Amino acid sequence: MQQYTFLVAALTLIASACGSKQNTTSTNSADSSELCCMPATSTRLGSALAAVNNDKKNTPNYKGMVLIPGGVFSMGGRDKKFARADEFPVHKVKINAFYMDETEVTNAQFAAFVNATGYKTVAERAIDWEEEKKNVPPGTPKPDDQYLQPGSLVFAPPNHEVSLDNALVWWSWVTGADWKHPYGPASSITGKDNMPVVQVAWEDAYAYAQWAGKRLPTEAEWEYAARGGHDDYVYPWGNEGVDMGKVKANSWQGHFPNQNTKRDGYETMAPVKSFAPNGFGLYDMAGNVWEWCNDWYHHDYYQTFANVAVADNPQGPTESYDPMEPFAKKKVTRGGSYLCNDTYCSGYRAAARMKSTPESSAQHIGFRCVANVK
Ligand SMILES: [Ca+2]
Repeated sequence: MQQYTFLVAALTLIASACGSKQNTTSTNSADSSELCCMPATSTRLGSALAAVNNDKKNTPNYKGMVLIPGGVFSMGGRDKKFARADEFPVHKVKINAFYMDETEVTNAQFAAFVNATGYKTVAERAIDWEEEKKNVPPGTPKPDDQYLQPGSLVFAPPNHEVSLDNALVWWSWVTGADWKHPYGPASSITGKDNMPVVQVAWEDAYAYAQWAGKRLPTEAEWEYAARGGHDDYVYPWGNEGVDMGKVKANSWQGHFPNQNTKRDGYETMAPVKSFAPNGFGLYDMAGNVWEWCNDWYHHDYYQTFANVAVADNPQGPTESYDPMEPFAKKKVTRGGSYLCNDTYCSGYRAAARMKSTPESSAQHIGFRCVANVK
């Protein structure tokens, strides 16, 4: 199958606008604010994994990984101000020990994977509309051919204040944008080896993990790791707001999306390890780029554990459901990005959940891997 990329989906986004002819009655600000994080797309898993020969899977290299001790924690929203409905009920979760990459996967690391396998990311593949139209609401019109070329989403904010209910205002579909050209074909990652790789879809992250002998974290592992051993924390660093005093994570200072004061020093991605690590020694678990998790997203998943004393290493729901976009099956993303601030998505809270379809890529989504303890 070919990829399903954003612009096709933009048609349905326009229709739904998270405001919602397509699907729901949900129009509150919390829901529309999700658009800062990832515009909507439709659903489908590609077959890019064929590029990775699992028979030749590498043994994981634990260098650059941190051993996260097992334990029990309370998963879900802490604060009353920013937590969303999908972060409740808070429930006890047991996590076995595992290794986690201390940083987000960098351009240099991803390049090693591509050089070894010849892997071509979703954003580098053209779109086959005959395939893609099976995955969008019936009647969705075929986009112009220019939008079926390889490409991805680039953040292109307006220079004036805008309503925050339509992400298309600040996201642009750019032909030729991919992990090697994160801002479009004229950009490059030369000299940016230590930046987190972006413009990678979930299936790209999954393929990388397979190749590395690792895997993507479960959502529960991710949140447990982000808390750094401090169950009561709202954020990986504690309870003080991200923008109080020294900025705690690469995030957005100023008025979103038209004014970025860059008080933290970074307009977009920051090199990994630019901010202090959390209690487990993990860097950028808050901010910088969103990180793909292995789990499907279901807005009601935590209800599954309402009457469970301790959930044992939950692996996520078997089916995805996002009431904002019932047509789209989505994977969880965590941690927030350089586009997050408190007035918008506060994605850097340890409990904050986000989601996107597996074939979606954007300029603010990356990932890190985990590995089992042998
Ligand atoms: Ca920043």
